[in-house]
Amino acid sequence: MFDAQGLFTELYDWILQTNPQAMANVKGGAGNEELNGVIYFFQTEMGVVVMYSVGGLPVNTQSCTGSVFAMHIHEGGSCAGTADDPFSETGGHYNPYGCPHPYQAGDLPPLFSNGGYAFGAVLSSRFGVEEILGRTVVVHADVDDFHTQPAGNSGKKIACGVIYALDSADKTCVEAK
Ligand SMILES: [Cu+2]
Repeated sequence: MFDAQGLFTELYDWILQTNPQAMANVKGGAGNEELNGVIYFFQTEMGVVVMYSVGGLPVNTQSCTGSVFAMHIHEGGSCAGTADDPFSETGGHYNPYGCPHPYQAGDLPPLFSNGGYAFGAVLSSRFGVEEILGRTVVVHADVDDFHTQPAGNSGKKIACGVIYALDSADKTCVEAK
């Protein structure tokens, strides 16, 4: 039988005792200047643990809407864009195997906001830390519907961060490949 407690303990210990190999500093675009977050990537034997803390997400005072935000790893390596198409340089989802959404390597669970804050951790064996260096994490304005192609009808790109390798010695950011 699968040792659920064992996997939990193994990943939990890994996160506590090792440094992440990469991170992204996510920053909001126009109209979301308060939005910022840190995303950490831990390479483990079972896959990559993606751990994040994000704040300043848009708060919708209407109940039942506006508190879930799609998040993906996009293939592009720059958060540049235009007023009409923010963060356009991020391109589409990281999808080296040509899979449909939500089976693309860069697909992640959405952020669940709590009054503008979200925190979480997820394991993904769809990519290794090495191959996502220099790519981008993008947060979208809307929830991911997990079936519309190619991006889950997730709406505008509202925040972005480039994924950098972390120097394990001093935890400073070093330019990715
Ligand atoms: Cu996306």
